[in-house]
Amino acid sequence: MMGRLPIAKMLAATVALTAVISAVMLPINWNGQGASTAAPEIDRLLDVMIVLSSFVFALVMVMLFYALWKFKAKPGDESDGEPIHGNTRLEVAWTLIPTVIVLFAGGYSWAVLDEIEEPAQNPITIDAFAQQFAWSFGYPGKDNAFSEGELHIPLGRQVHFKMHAMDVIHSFWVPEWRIKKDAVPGITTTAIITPDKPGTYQLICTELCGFGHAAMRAEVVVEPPAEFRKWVAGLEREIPPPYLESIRQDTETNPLPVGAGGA
Ligand SMILES: [Cu+2]
Repeated sequence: MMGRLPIAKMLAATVALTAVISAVMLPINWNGQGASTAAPEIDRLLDVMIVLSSFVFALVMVMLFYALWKFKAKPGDESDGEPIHGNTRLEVAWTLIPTVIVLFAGGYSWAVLDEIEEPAQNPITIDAFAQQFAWSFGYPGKDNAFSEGELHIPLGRQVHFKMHAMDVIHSFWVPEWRIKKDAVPGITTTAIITPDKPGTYQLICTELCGFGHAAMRAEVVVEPPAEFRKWVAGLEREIPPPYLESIRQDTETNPLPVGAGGA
């Protein structure tokens, strides 16, 4: 049997290594500038995940290097290792620790998602149409105002984007807003976003959708509500019939929730 492990020392080394890795990783601005109410929440979530991952990595490295150093074969030792089998304490530990970490990460992510998708008063609904390889948008109101390649958003108001994929799966992503959502043919998906900084951003398709995928972008302008209304009022095109049809059809074919006759 191997001797007693210096558990206190290994734990101290793990905590120290976690601190060093975190100190290097945390100051890096991984997500860039944030421009929605969800951005700080998601950035904090990423920071917590970085610390957790650093801990797991540090723990594995400390145990690995301890084993390499402590149990190295002496020169000339050609014998087999001891036929050891099973170690209940170790097995309980390596089951419990990851379980606790994963449950915590899942619970915390759930809480963040719940918070950033909390419906606000007076949201605006905008239809986003995705097709190879362009974005277009429908605005609320009886005129069915329609814009191609350019999306305008009133500042500080919650937006419910209804996604309509006209051909294959696409994905809606404005990096500064953090939220990413797939547009799937046949169903309507929703992204809930509250932009909180005016400016011009890029909407990027982030699901490989064919040859022109890399060029599938649109300009996003977040502006004061008065300017937004003026811009929408100045739109000359209406949502074309096939797109209107997809709004109607998608809604009709949306899968019913379990228990309501759905799958
Ligand atoms: Cu794409």
